[in-house]
Amino acid sequence: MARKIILDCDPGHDDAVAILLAAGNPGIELLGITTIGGNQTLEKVTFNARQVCTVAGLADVPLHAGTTRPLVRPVEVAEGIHGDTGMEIHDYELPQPTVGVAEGHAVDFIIDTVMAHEPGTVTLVPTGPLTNIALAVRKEPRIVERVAEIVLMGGGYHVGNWSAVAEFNIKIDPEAAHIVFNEPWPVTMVGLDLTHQALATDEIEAEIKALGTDLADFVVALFGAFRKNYQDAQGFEHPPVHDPCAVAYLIDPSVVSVRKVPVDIELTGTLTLGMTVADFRDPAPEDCHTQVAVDLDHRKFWDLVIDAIRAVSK
Ligand SMILES: [Ca+2]
Repeated sequence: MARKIILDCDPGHDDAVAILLAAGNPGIELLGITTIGGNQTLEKVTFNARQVCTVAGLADVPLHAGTTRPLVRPVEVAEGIHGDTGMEIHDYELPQPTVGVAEGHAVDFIIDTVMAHEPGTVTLVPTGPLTNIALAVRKEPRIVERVAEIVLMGGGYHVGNWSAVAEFNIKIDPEAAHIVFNEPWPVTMVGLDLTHQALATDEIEAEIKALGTDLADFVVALFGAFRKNYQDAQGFEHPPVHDPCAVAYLIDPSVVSVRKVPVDIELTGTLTLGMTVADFRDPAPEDCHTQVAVDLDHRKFWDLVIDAIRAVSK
């Protein structure tokens, strides 16, 4: 049976690929897409989500806009990685979006959707800052028991990208992350340790290009801009395509190995604010409800993405 998910995202080059993977794989039933200010402002990432939904033919999947800013801290965007638009591309012209934004706030959509489904059937997949999810659980605490699990892209247990030890999604709204990691629902952290293995190499790009579809050209253009920005800003040779890793784990858990360890969010460290502190001491406590992604099967992962692009292209 397909996994029912809500994708809470901030497109974002890699969010766009996460949307395509969710749209193109029969193992996922996309109940809705919600947006969150992160990689760029809410206005820009919501426009980008509309564009991706348009090229992916997702006219029937509700798209709800969410929160404009972190709970406590000022707005901070990742312009160096995602550009002024939040989904900077060159040499490819996206059509004006025909998919609109649905009525109602993302937070209410998340609550209403979880409460309307049988307990244990809806999975939340946040691939941006955790503000929407934190607000949802504060507004309707009963979602904690009803959500099947949370599989999020964010954090990292030994490396950061927005500071030495903190990852962007967590660092820009650490209070929201603290709320989400401290509720007793199952949380899988697909962090940088894992997603830095999801590199869009030249070989992978060539395989996507060989699909020969307009959508494939779009993805290749996405990776081209993403690569350039990652080379300039962070010294990567190939861009790590973070967000679809969370979706891939739900489609096929054998793509991503995990380890059960307690994780908490640093809120007061002068050097470590927003760090996802993972406790690898054995044994993990009985009531441990968090796990971290460790190893990616690169070939299986990209096969899933390429198959989805092929399926959505039809
Ligand atoms: Ca993202």
